[in-house]
Amino acid sequence: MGVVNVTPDSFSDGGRYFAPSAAIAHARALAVEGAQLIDIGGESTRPGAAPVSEDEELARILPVLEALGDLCVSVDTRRPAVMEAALDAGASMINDVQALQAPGALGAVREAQCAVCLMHMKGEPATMQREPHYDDVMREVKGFLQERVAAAVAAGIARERIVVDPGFGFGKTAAHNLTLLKRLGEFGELTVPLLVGLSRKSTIGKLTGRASGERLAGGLAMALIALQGGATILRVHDVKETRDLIAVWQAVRAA
Ligand code: 7PJ
Repeated sequence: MGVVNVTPDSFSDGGRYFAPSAAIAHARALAVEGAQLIDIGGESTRPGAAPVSEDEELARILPVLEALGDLCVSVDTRRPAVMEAALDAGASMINDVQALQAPGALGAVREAQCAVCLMHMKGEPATMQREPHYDDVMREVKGFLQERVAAAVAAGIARERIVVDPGFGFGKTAAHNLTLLKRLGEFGELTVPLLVGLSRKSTIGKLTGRASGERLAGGLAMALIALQGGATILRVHDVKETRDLIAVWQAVRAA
């Protein structure tokens, strides 16, 4: 999954793809590099990001989505109305960092035959990185995802449409993220595909001392550990390099 932020204030690419034409061109380039899914988002969820109105979020993503009709596109949103409009415009997946907890979100996704990513986040983006605390991070994240899968299935969303994501960096310290990554295999018990987003995140910065534009090697190391832990979708900014990593990993597995 290649990331395209249609925002003026993304931490990872600093708003380089805010203009629709730039976002479209970037999505196409990532597809050529081997992304099988493109994740577009019009709302930055980084700590301290400026809030975006629903109209503004739609105005950011719809022109991009409409121009990518031949690709598999996932839309990163928390808003039911944005989900509905995105699905009408041909989105293949809804990627919700709130795991369809907003009122109306389950219903917005149910009728479409789209895929959905249910992600764990502790707290709200504005404050989630203020001393997050867990008694047992693995148990809490896994229990939450289990509960959200059950809620989605109960609402009429077939299990085959669902993927889960521990939500690295969303209300988690570096230590929490490392525990979740080390024990990723335990999410296999949920028996749905596992998506992970570690690309350029601050835990890599913390471990290596690198700024966000210099975290590729650290991110590739994390991607490999994630694959070995059973991840099936890697959400990344650097598609070409990640494809090479996957090619090597698959060859060794097949040997
Ligand atoms: C994630 C995401 C992630 C899913 C972002 C960033 C922050 N969606 N959206 N998983 N991260 N499913 O790209 O660093 O980890 S935005």
